[in-house]
Amino acid sequence: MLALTRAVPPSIPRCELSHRQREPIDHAQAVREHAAYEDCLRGLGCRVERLPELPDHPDSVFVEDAAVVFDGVAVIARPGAASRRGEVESVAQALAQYSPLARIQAPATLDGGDVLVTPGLVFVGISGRTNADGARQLAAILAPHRFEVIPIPVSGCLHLKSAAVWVPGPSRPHILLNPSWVDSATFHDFDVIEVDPDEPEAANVLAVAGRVICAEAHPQTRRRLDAHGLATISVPAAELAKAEGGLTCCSLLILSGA
Ligand code: CIR
Repeated sequence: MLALTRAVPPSIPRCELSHRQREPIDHAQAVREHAAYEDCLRGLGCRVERLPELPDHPDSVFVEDAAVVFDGVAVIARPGAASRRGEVESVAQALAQYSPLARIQAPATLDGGDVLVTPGLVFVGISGRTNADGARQLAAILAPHRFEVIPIPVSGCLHLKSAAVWVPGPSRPHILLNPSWVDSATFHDFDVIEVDPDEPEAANVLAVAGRVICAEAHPQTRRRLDAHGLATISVPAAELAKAEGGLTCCSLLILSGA
């Protein structure tokens, strides 16, 4: 497994914010947390490769939003926030080494954080960042690859994956979700686990190599995952959370023989 990441830029205090009040972000602390995240990925067997730094793009550490990687095609996104569109080209260049590319075209918008990939079914959040045209273009790109795309409304949070994430389990696959932000009935084919009500942002966990990476700030949700037989691990992520970043958004994972 290859994990593409990007350094936390010093400009991160000027990040986009949609649902959180702006508060000071300690760049050095964010860098330490990001290093711990990369170490965690390495510990789980990933090769971590950093994309070129983009110091003047405050949200450039959140590489997930620039693309979505599928078996057979990497879809280059068109972020809903205009300030983030300059992040995309370097991700496209890196992904071109591993996969054919397809691109979401204007006026459609699509953020990678709105794309929840499960085997055969791809849920796309219609959010403040991703529009219906973005979901339609993604469906057209994925049709030959035998993925069905299901658009679903998201409200109260930034992206679909702020609200719901797929977690492969020892028996049935799970969806960890916050029912206030997404309709849990959408996921009737999955074993739904709800986040602890005191931890509304806890759904954004990252499943890698049979483990589930959780944020240290969400111990009660982590206990719920443990109770379902999932093997969890936690990392510090509080500083990047002030920029509305979670755990999925700091990497792009690629299954690669390279
Ligand atoms: C933004 O608003 O775009 C960034 N401040 C946070 C992006 C987080 N991305 C993600 O969860 N996929």
